[in-house]
Amino acid sequence: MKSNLIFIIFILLLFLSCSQKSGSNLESPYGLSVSEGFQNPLGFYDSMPSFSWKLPKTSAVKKQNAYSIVVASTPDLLPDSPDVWSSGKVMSNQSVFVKYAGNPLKSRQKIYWQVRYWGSENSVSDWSEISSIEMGLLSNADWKAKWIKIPDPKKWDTTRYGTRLFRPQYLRKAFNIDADIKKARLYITSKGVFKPYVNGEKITEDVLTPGWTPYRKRIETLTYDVTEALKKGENTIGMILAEGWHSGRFGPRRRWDTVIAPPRAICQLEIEDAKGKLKTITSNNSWKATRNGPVRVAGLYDGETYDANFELPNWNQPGFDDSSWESVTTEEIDSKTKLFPKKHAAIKNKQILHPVKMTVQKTNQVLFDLGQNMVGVVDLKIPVKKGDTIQLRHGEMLNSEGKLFTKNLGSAKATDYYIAKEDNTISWQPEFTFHGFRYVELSGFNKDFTAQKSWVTGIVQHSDFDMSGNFHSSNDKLNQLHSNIQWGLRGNFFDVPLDCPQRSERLGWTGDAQVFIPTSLFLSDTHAFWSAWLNSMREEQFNNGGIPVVVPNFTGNFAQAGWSDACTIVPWELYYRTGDIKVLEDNYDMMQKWCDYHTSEATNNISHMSTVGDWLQPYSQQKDDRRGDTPNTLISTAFYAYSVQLTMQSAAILGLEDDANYYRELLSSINQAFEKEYFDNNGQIKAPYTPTQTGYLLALGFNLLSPKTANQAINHLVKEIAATQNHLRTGFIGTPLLASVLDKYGQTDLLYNILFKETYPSWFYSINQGATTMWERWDGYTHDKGFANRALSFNHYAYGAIGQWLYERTAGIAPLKAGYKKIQFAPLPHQTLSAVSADYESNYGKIKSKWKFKGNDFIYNIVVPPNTTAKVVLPKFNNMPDISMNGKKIDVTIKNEKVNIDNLQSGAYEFIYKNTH
Ligand code: RAM
Repeated sequence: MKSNLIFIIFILLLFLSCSQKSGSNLESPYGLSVSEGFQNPLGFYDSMPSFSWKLPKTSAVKKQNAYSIVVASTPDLLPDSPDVWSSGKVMSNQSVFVKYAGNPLKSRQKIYWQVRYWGSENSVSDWSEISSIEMGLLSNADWKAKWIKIPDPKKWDTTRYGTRLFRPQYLRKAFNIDADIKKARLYITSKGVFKPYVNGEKITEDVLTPGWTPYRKRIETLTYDVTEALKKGENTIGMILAEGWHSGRFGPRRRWDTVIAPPRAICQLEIEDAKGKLKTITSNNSWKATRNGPVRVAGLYDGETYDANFELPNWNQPGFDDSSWESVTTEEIDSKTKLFPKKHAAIKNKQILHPVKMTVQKTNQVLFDLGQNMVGVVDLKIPVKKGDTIQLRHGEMLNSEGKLFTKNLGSAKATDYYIAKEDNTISWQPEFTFHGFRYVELSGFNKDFTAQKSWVTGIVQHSDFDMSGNFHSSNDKLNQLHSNIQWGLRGNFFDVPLDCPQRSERLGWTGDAQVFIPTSLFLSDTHAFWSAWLNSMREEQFNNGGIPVVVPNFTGNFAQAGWSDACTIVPWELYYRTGDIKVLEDNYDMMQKWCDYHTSEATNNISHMSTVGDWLQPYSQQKDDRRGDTPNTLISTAFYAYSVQLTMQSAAILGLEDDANYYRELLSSINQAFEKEYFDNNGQIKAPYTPTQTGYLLALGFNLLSPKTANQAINHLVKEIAATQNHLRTGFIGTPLLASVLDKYGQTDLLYNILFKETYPSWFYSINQGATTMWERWDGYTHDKGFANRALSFNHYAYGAIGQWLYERTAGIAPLKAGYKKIQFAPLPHQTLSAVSADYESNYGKIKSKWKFKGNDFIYNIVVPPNTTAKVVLPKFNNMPDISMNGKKIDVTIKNEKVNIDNLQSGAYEFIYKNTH
């Protein structure tokens, strides 16, 4: 009996293992995403999406030979009866951003898709898992709802700045559903920021939605699946609406503006019941509103006040008596303001930080140190007694007496209050504000309680993307620098790329963005984030082709060189680092108009466009010492050339030959004019222009000089640097070019020397002064001199642009073909470091690069993901002539003292240099 059973099990196992092998298909692709990396999006925007997938890392497949994509209206039609679209078998190794070519997807449409690939003619993979896309509302015509808001008061209360006080509005609507629910979607947005609820339930973790776009032109809408939150019978939908970016005391002018339009909201709840009947609840005049809720005030700069005495128990639930609430006023949708699905993930609570230290400052006042400068809010868990007013003040630094330093916040009060209505232990997190802080001063707590570290938790918030890169080295300060760059990104990628997150500014400065985008794309998967911001930039372009210096535009109708050039640099970098050609397609027109605008600002190819110059260059001799010494027209002309160059490259990629030729000729004229105007025959910047490090860096970094002049100019740059004892004298414009230029001309010793400097000005200098983020200036605070006079942001990512070089050259991972289809592994080992490793999650899978000196040997490991190839460029060490790859001695091409190995297929490789001496 027992042996029979064993026999049956044996046969069964044999059968199973055979059936698994049947057809011996390759392992299926994974990591399916659409357009800019969205996975199973709900409320999607792109009616002509592109498809991406990854080949399994474990399979023996090195590359894809063909693919097939099938798209259907229901999952059960897949893979055999795709009724929406099918690519057929396409002989191509493309596995990212493959364009859908069916009918444009419509509002609300849901599709399902699957993909498989061939490794060779006869080996096909299993089909992938099924992914889906559900579209949002793509046109204003889809909206039956109206904008609603609480009626304006006869006389506005005002803030202490004289600006209108917009008390947060509580909006609600009760309704009945008389059948079981099959599916329900809430489409919603606001002019202001909102929190939606269904039957008392918070239906999303999104923060400060809808985020920030040029609101007059386009407001992003959110889509939520509320099927589970609704029920047969009476239901209630509610929302809290606060001022946010739209109506708040915000930006350089509106800080004091007294006539800002109040917030409004719009929503449409579409319900399909079990019988297929549709019901739509819209925001309209049947909604009720009050401003007498517990969130009394909430502004982005100043903070939030929550008074529990005003709590409205169950206000967002069925059965609540709203008869004392006001009826809302309504407004039609304006056809000039496009309502369109959000193009990138909303901000979320991403991480928590616990205090590393708590100091009692006086009775009822304690200071919490979170150990890390961060952005977000505090989660407060504290025992309270009726009438207590807990005050939370936020700051990035402490003054010499150990008190919270807030001078650098400008007019931003960054203060939250909680007012207790009863004895209780409360748990509260502000929802309509954000702060940049490391320290929290908590006061006003009841004297009966002893302060606890657990009262305060830091909630780190930023746009919801993955951190895609890791970097680690044998040098602690270099690792701290990498961490500071990461925190600079976390703190400022707040729906749009901000310059800083703490003071009364927090704007989308274009100059900062253009220098940081390459680094940001190593650290994080911000493809959609950047692409959405570019949409805003296109909308903000002036009729004359100019681009504002901040996007969304809050500064006025002027453009500036080095800043506005973000409109060519950001698209180019985003395309090159992701491989998504749509970035160029979408932005090419903007780039062209910008080049024309540049031309209109030039005489004989020398630009007179205004610029704030090499911002915050140390030891500036200028009257306004935030402006550097590099001549303005040199900067403007250099950026003119660079923008034309990138537009030329883009034209070529887009197959626009005539355009490419036009820009090529224009570029050559600008380059010649530039060299003639600024450089003498010895490659030196000539009088009357002031020679500066940045002047040389622009000329060499943007390839503006003839080879002969360039080869001389590098020597002058090196001399300029020597004159400052190998310290940088560069600001926002020059600093990001230092590494690539010195590297290009083989000056890597000098570069490591500058990078590892401990004295002012340098990256490590700020670390030595205690930096846990990137600072606006290297000496914003110093142990010996205290705080600088101005430009005192302690969370400003621009100088973090060096991160690109840490990944590309210290560790050695760079795209050689757009989107890493071909990868260059070219690390620069240096005696200052004994080991470096980095990895990066590309669209093809993880790329790894890791080197170390071990004993007398040098060991280098890389991982080349499937469907990519690699070029490895390694240094030649004279004392290590024997090089092996995966255990086999290799015959290598040695060019310019470098070891070149080209066209490596996907896989893991280990290179060992043996020291034979
Ligand atoms: C400052 C911003 C930004 C910079 C501009 C010129 O106020 O902080 O970083 O780009 O000015």
